[in-house]
Amino acid sequence: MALQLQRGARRLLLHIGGSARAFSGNPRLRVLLDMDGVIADFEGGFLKKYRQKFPNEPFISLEDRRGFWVSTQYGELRGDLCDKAISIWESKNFFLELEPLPGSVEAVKAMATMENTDVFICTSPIKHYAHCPYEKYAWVEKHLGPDFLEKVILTRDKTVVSGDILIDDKPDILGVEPNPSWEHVLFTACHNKHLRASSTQRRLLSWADDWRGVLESKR
Ligand code: DGP
Ligand code: MG
Repeated sequence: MALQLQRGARRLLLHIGGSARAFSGNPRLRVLLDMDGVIADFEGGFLKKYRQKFPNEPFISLEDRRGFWVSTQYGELRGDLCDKAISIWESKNFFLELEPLPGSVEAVKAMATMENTDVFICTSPIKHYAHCPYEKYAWVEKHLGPDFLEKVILTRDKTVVSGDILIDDKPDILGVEPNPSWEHVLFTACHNKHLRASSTQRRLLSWADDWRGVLESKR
């Protein structure tokens, strides 16, 4: 009963624009950053390796990408291309060799040194776990440094992770928690840039956009 009242009060606070964290007197802002499509260039890395492995097959340019699931769009192009697409990100070194998105490493490092700010990388590994989880850690160490290994959260359900803000390129982030604590700020990517602006969802267009302003608005 008490717990229900507490949750109800928190929801009300979020609804009227306040933050449960600020209300509770916790000065620290907790930022959750997605990895693929926000810090690491999954789409660019996929297209490059797909074209190398299947030079004679049709492909979808980044300009023509629609929808979050790459394999779905390739499957619509031609049925067998769905499995061919999946074979790319299930290959060894796919995740490790992704390039950082422009400005991402600099922004994440700057964010992590900001006062009263805790930054976590919150990323969903693919279920084919032979390489992906290891390579995600190795990527973080390589590009962000060994201290950032403390900040890695691997989860298939981001709704159960608490934070003030989640910057993520997936338009719909669903899971078992119907009322996640974070505000989802949509990071613009080739697959979501055509989606109609939602009146409730804020966007970060790139790392050249005003990410500092977005963070400040949550304090
Ligand atoms: P995240 O960026 O944390 O939301 O993780 C999503 C992962 O899913 C990321 O590694 C990209 C990957 N992904 C993209 N398209 C597909 C797809 O069609 N099928 C699967 N299984 N994974 C995909
Ligand atoms: Mg992503």
